[in-house]
Amino acid sequence: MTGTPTLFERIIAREIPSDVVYEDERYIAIRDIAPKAPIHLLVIPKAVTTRVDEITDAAEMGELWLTAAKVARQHAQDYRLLVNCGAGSGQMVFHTHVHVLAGWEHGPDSD
Ligand code: D5M
Repeated sequence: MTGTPTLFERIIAREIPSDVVYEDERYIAIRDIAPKAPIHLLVIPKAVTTRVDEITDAAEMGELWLTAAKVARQHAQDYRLLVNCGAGSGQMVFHTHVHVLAGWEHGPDSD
């Protein structure tokens, strides 16, 4: 990897502290620093791509979503998985990640 490390690479390297809820060889999941739901996690592949549509390998894409679902189910029965793809969609950190949003008492529009 060349160039300036992304924020999430620095978190993976423990250069920046974060609340890690899951980690394996290929993924890390952390709590979002500015939660938009009672439970708000970020599932981040350690292999850097800028945005999710740069992942062209179906197995890699599948593994990302399987990992996101696995992490989500460790924290909630019902949840929302969301990916922002590009600045125009609201993406702010240009290192692919899946948001896990959960924990509402009466659904996502209730609180
Ligand atoms: O989402 C990027 C997300 O990353 C956004 O919800 C805030 C979160 N964020 C930013 N900095 C941190 C740190 N240091 N720890 C944890 N979470 C962080 P996007 O889809 O790019 O808009």
